[in-house]
Amino acid sequence: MKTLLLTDIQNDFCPGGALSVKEGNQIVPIVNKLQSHFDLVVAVQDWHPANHGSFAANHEGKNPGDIIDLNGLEQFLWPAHCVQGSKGAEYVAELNQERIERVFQKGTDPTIDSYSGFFDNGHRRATGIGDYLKEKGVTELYVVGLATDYCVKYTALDANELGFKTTVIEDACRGVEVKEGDIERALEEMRSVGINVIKSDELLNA
Ligand code: VGL
Ligand code: ZN
Repeated sequence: MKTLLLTDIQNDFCPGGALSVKEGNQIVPIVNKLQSHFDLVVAVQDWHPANHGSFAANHEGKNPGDIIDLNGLEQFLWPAHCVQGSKGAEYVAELNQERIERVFQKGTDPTIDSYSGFFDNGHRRATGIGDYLKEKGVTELYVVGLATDYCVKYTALDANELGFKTTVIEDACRGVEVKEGDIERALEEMRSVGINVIKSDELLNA
């Protein structure tokens, strides 16, 4: 069974948002077109409490881009984003949500960040999406969304490790690119463990 996983297609990751990803909104028409090519569509949502430890503002004297130790893990600090219940945390209005069977939220524990849709950054707690997909009989997982070099990457790496045949649709993703080249390095890291990286054409024109 072929499944499309929509990662964090939220206002805060689009131009004008709190953690804006360049051209983030441009993936939406592609993602909308892709959905009809899949048996199942599921989604992940970055969903932080206002006191989340990944927000620079919650650490005195710290700024976005600083790195701290958060509960034993190295944490890159972000501007406050995807706060539960805020407009920024909502899915982009243009995203077709009719086919989304279930939404899995992550980043809800203030003491640890969560880039992957499957586990927090310490692999301490699962969101439940892995078991859900296995129960549904999902074998092939296609990952799209924001951001290529964070959530998409860690979600794809975990999916691959859990045994799903994992594909990332490159043009249906955009990256933060904190450092120039981060997107390309993320794609390379994914390819190096056997994740397929394709363009949407390969599915839309098939
Ligand atoms: C993400 C940074 C912080 C992502 C989430 O979804 O890629 N990046 N929180
Ligand atoms: Zn976040």
